[in-house]
Amino acid sequence: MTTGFRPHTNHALLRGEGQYCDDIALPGALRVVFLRSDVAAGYITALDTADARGMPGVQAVHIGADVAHLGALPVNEVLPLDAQTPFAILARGQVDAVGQPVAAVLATSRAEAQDALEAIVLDIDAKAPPPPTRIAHRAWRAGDPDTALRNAAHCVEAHANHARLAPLSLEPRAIAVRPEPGGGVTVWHSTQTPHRTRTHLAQILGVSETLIHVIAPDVGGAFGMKASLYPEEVYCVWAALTIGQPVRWSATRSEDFLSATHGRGLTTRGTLALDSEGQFAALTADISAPLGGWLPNSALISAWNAARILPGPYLVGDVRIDTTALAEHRAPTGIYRGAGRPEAAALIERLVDKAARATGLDPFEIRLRNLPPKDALPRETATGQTLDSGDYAGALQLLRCASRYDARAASIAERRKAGELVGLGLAFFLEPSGEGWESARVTWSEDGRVRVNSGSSAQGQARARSYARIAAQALQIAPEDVDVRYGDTETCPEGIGAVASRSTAIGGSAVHEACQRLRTARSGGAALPLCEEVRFATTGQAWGYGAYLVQISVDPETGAPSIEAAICVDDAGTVIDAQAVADQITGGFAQGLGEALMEAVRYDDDGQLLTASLMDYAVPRADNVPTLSLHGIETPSPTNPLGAKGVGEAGAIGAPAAILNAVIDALAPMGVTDLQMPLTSQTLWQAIQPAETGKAAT
Ligand code: SMO
Repeated sequence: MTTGFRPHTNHALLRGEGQYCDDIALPGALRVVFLRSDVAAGYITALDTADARGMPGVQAVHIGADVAHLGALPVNEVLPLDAQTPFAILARGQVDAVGQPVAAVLATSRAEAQDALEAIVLDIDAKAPPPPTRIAHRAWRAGDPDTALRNAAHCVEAHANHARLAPLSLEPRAIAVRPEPGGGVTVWHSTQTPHRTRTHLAQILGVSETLIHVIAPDVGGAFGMKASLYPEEVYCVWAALTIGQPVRWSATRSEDFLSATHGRGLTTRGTLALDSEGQFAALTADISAPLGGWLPNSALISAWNAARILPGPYLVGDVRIDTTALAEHRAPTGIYRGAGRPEAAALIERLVDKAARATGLDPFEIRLRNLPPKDALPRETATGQTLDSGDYAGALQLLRCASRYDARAASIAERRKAGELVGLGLAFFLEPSGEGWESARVTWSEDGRVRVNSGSSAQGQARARSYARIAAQALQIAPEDVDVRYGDTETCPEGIGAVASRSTAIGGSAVHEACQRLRTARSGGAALPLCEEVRFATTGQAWGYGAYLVQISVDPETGAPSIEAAICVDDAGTVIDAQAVADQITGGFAQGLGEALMEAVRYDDDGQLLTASLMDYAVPRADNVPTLSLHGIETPSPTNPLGAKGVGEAGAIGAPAAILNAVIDALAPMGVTDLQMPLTSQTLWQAIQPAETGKAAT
């Protein structure tokens, strides 16, 4: 029989065969264009929309006063906030960042809206942006790190700067809104969290959730940037409800650079104390996280993750870690693939590499001396995190073997003698994969086919394929007989969404448990059709992890780095879909490589964005990404019945730390001990110039 179900392959999304938000047909929809602040700070002294209102095709022009009554976006307070933060849909009185929406024009076409926008009179009394202000802080304390630091045989220090990064989903932000005759509204939203969109829209607009139907069409990558509502999106829903006509907005790429959330931006600084045998004694660190002019729901997650995950898998009892979030007059920051995990890994792995140099121990050896044995898990870390399961030493040993480390190190020593700049970088990292619950409703119809309606969502992770496998295995049917649906708040049970590498472990377990119940009912003789709905709550976080080794050479003439080899060992727990795991690691590695070697959002001192297009912002292309040598280790997580752990962020967490260590190792013979990302050819060339030339060049 045919079902009309067309299995999605990721290739369809890449070929433009998906149905993205901007592809949704919405006859008669008004187009929105936003007038944005061109300064980072100042007071609005004039805002006159009269001429714009009279322009052809214009339906309405709105300013801050029109939407001042709307509520605020809730913030997930994983660090306690010192003060309430404003959430302006359109600026009122003052502007807080370049790119902040100040006025909105609704017209029958984008061109007409753009023409009218240019007829708006806006004067801003610009002022120099004030320095960043602290708005949140949290501390972790365990043991007596000060005494341990005083008594240590060695103390090493490191710091790491993470530039702000642009997440760059295939489709920029987009929303299409249709008011329904009954009083409600249908919202097609390019989001990774459709139920959160519904809840937060209801809160901000002051309407019942029952009146809001959210559909997430194909998204094509979100990476954390689409996990929270934006002022522009709230405006569109409010405008459609207020005017009673369909409204849509699709951001341009430059609008995303200007006003979508940036990732990273953190700076970290730490000290690791160790004894003469290379045993870690204490860890202290200060983490600073920049926030923008307003806070998306996940604004504080990266600052929290970077701190709680910082000790990594290592046995270190005495810690003092402080993390501080600072508001600045720039675009908002939010979660971005890894969300604090890459920052934790970069700092601890730099410290461990420096500890290896200080003690003369091999990078593998010093890590092995400080990892808990397999039977010591589950174990609570000094920051209160419960590492559920894993074979950390086993993963390192597999990496050492799979990379033919000893032969590789010997060949590098030979090449160095011949004057080449070449090095190896090792990094171990953790990937906690979400907490809480997800849900699934599974229907077994009379014809034998199975329908999974999942509360999880997807942005190209081959979710339908993985969930079909989970259902097929539990029900002992063929995966081809399973249809998977998600991303629709009317037809799917509630979910949290595709964040924090949680979907297979938690959402997949909901599918699994619903199927188990169906199977039990069937073996009890119940007749089809049958339906079960399950909300699965995890008992703790599943901690995926991995160990990566990267070999890099640097051209002494140009400073250009080349990745010669990248060997990855990942533990994703019980693997449901090996291809999906490999694809996630590869995609994550590409983004991690981008962070390490090329990407950086740049502002000038006045808060003007210097990288507002792909002409100014470098991202890796396919030919920049090496072929990875992928290896797996499977220790099932006890936190869920599948035994699964997340792997969606792994590559983006492990790659920057390993690449950083490899490049510093390559340049170590030149006396280089510290470098900051992005490791562009210019940065590396300057680092290897003799002191005088280097100075002249900078
Ligand atoms: S950075 Mo992810 O979408 O939790």
